[in-house]
Amino acid sequence: MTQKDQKPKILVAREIFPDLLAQLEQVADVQSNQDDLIWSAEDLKAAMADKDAAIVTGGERIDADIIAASPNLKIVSNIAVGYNNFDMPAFKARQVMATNTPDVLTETTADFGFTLLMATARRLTESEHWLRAGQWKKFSICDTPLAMDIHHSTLGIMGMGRIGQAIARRALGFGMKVRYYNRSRLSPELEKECGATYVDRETLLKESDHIILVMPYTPENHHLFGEKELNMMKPTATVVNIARGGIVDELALAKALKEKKIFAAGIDVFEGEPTVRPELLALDNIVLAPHIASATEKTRRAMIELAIKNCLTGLAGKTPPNLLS
Ligand code: 8YV
Repeated sequence: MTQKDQKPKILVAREIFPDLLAQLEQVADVQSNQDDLIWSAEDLKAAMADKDAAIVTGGERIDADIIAASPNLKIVSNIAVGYNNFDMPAFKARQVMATNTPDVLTETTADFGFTLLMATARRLTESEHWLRAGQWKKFSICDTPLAMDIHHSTLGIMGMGRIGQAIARRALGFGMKVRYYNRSRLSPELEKECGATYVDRETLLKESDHIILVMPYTPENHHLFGEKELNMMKPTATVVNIARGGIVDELALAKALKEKKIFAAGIDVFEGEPTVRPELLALDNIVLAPHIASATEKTRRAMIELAIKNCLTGLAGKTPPNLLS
């Protein structure tokens, strides 16, 4: 058996920073995808078939079929905190480890949540398009895209995990009243630190000036935010989604925005991404971003480093720092 054969076989399903790939190649027999080719489920299955481990992103669905076709598979390491791309019962059934990358992206993602919230409420992209279209012809008080205030408004956070809490802390600096809804209530100490008050879903929907969705995507909250929820919102309110596209009924959202039932939306995640519905693209009162909440170089590097650490720790027979199952 050659030295190469003794190294674990690892698939890295997406392009990663070359220096990090080179480090991994020192200790593993790596199949990479540095051209970032779009693989079909069949391509992914074929690439994983002889691997001991795989490092993937939220774009790769790891299901029972792929796990069954990869007899040596011991661990799949996600370069993401969300892991709705993993069929967890299938991992459990075959005793394959699954890991994610929490913590390292919390602050960067919360920054972006706030960026999108502000851009949405202040009609930033719409204003820029207006300027670029040559519509800025005079110094005007009223004939300019008029927006909604952030400071001292009421923010409703749906999903109060690490990222939701980091958003709440930022909101305090803007003098916002922070309300949250979560499956479980925070401890009184944490509520105090975040300056956040627990309310039921209906109160949050009815009383918030701005709503931000930060909860994990599970089968239970598929299209959780639809026509009924949008109808409960104030006509002056905004909604921002940095969680997962499938949480929002996008057609209901497009209709509500078109009919001005709510003021505006900011969307970083889409149900069929990277495809974005034409109904959303056609609207002015929406700020659209290509799933970039964690996308700073520093954070993406930290996510990849943690994913590699999880993977190698699992392969060494130890418990990875971010073991999910
Ligand atoms: C990822 C994310 O960049 O961490 C998550 O859950 O949504 C993003 O930070 C994306 O999923 C790619 O893996």
